[in-house]
Amino acid sequence: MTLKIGITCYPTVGGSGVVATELGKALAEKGHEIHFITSSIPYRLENGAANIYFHEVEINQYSVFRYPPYDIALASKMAEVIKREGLDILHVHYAIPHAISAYLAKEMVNGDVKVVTTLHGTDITVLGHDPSLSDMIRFGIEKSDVVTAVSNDLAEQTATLLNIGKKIETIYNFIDNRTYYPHDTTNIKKQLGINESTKVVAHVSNFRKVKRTPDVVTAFAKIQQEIDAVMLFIGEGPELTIVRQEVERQGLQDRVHFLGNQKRVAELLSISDVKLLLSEKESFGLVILEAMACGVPVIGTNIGGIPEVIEHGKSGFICNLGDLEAVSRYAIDILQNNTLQEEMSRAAIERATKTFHQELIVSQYEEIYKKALQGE
Ligand code: GMT
Repeated sequence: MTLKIGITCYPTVGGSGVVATELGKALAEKGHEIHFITSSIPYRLENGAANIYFHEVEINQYSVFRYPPYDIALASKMAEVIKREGLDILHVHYAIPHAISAYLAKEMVNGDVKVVTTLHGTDITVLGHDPSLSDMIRFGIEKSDVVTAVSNDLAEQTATLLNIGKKIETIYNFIDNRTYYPHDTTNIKKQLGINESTKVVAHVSNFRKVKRTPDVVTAFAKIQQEIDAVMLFIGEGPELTIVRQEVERQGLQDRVHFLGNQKRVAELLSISDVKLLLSEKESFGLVILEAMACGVPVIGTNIGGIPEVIEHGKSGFICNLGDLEAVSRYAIDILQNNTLQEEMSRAAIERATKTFHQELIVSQYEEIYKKALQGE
């Protein structure tokens, strides 16, 4: 059965928007009719298929409004699209404000749509601690027909933190294996001025405080004392200035490349030998999966959903938060031992393409939609 599905997400570079957009594209490929209802066209939605539509939420800047009411404009646009297009499902990614706007929209169409909410992380692990928002997040979750989270850890944290009795289903994230696979790296190292024999350590993130990016610099400083290695920082965000300062303070300028936001992440990952994600909060870590699919073992912290993605000792290593001695030791092990690097690389690809395969995950979402429509 093909469905008409509305999708709302943050259209920016973050993981939740990426997952929502890739899900919409994959569902459209399976014949469903997809309606994105967002503030601007989602990053990654270029070249949309014929059965993908985009409805922009516009807000008027009346002078009486101190704060333009985006949440209400979104609810109103959702209700308009549900009615006009006959949507079966409204799938919102990120609880605040999307689940609340979806609830309002559902009320406006007399309940004639099912709401699925997917929790992605900071909507719970950061905002859930804010007393001015926690009751509203709980309300949005309880009023959704079905709720999913991107890891078991996030599902459990949500239930405990917000005292929620409703079942929260885990559906892991996925990546498109047609984009993320080991690319032919001839010339990429050369273009960046990196010697063929030099090892490459990578970090990809939005440089928010939760990513603990200064820890990555400290770990790399230790690694390059023993190994001929360079560091690639991919992405942009608030902590980037601090990271640059730390790199200079440690005299690592010649060993570190700041590449900013990149479209060719898969190519850059393909020249990398190990990747570091040392976050203090991380519900899943989509960038881990992207690296694994490109054959890059990842060293991550024992935080949130990270240990659900990396199998310690197989597709990478898990370290305690802030234990940079362990991070650098594991990285040096991987970089010094070609056999270990190759074994882990193979295991990473296998895990990324089996456990987190797009087709598997997308069909799990289809089951969720069925469940919501059957009112289970
Ligand atoms: O990590 C971020 O800062 C972005 C954030 C988002 O809301 O887009 O990512 C969250 O959702 C991703 C997709 O499900 C997850 O892979 C990230 O782990 C999660 N981030 C956090 O939990 C900090």
